[in-house]
Amino acid sequence: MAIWLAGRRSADYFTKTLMSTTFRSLRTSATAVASFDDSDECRGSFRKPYSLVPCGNSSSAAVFRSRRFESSKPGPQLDFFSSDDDEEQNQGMDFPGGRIGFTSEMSFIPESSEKRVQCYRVLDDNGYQLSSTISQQHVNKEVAMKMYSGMVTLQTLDTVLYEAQRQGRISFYLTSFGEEAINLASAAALSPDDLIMPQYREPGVLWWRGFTLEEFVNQCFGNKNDYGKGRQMPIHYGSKKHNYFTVSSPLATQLPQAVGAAYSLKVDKKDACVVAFLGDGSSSEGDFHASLNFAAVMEAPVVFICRNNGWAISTPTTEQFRSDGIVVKGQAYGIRSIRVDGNDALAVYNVVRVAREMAVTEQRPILIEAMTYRVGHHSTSDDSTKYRPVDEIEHWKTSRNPVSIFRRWVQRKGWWSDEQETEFRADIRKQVINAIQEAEKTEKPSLENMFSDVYEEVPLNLKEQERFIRDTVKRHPQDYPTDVPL
Ligand SMILES: Cc1ncc(C[n+]2csc(CCOP(=O)(O)OP(=O)(O)O)c2C)c(N)n1
Ligand SMILES: [Mg+2]
Repeated sequence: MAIWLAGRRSADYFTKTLMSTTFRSLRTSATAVASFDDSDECRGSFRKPYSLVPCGNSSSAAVFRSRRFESSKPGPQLDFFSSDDDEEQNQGMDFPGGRIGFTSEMSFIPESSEKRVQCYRVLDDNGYQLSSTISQQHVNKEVAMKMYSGMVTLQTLDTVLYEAQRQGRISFYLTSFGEEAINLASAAALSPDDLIMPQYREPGVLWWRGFTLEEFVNQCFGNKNDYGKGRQMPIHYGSKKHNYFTVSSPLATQLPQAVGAAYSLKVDKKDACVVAFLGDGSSSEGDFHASLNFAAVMEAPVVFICRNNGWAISTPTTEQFRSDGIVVKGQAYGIRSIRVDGNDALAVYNVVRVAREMAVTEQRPILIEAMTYRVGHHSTSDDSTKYRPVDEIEHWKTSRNPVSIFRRWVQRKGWWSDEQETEFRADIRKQVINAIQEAEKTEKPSLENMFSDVYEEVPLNLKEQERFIRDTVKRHPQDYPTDVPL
């Protein structure tokens, strides 16, 4: 369904963006909306979620009318929800949340719709822009080139640090291969004031905001320049300066936190939203569902970006859910949602830009499902060829490679050349290697950091553990690293 997405500001970049796609709750049901008393008095407020006091008139039928949140107004009504029978419709029941029509037809809502939700895209796999999107506005040269150089930087950082882990120089690593477009295009579409709640496969967003190669590498080496003071595994980046919350390993914990933070932005009337990244695997966690519901009810300005890369380590999405992916779950919770080609940087940029604008100006959550593929192993602790065909990996690595697709587009625009590509890749590789050499020479945080920063005053049991470890290191120095100051 083609929808004009009305922008909020007349001069807005996206006012005339036509997206042939599904921000699913933009469709409305005339019947359901007509029965809703929309007077100011009755309109929902985030402080008073429900009122059983009749609004408008005081007839007994109105007793169950309630305040209704914008986000929970009946949105898209699939055909099977409504009946053409006016008489039956008129015999509705007033119920908190809106009037419900009766029907004599007994029909169960099907478990799935006939057609899968379509995926918004702008570029084809050869980097040609689809003619139907030509009238849409896209990134300018400056933004496009920063996006592209970010994708190459991320690929290079991943390649070199992955090798460093294989050489035993760091303990662990996790690449973002195949998901570079989601990383850089979403970052480009946001405002620096928007708070990022990452999962772990989004370091490109942090790079976009100015985190340096040295900062990435110091974290992976856990040296004394690592902001986490060496207490976290590699890739657990975070930066207060860049509004990027620290990665935390337990899946989906960032999601309820994102809703809470978004609600606080709302209370403070900030011109910003929270952007929470998650994988398809995290959508199988209870926290995901609680967060979507909570965000919808509280009308929190949060954009959930789900990277559906087909796998949660070795568990394919087909073993995780029976629904049409993640996008359809938004509507169940009353959240506007869209599916986008996660390997098409222009499409991701457009969608995130509009989603962010809606989240902030309309104070509502948005769900984005970005279709992609995890080209690398889950992490250095995994060998994905044990559970998926090599052909499948190869297909996504070559034919659907997000970096190559975007490169073809920027080159066709005349903004990039093969010579620049070779030079840039060599330069970034050199910079990452230099950063590694420096990080390796830098000493580790001292032992006392294992016990500090949690309690204002270190409790007795921790003091005792510290004494114990110091004593053990003294007795068995050969078993402990020499670069950790005691
Ligand atoms: C609560 C919890 N359960 C299990 C794990 C182990 N685990 C780490 S990553 C992962 C897969 C996550 O998949 P997905 O969310 O799709 O992200 P992807 O790795 O594909 O980017 C699992 C099961 C964990 N870290 N936390
Ligand atoms: Mg996944």
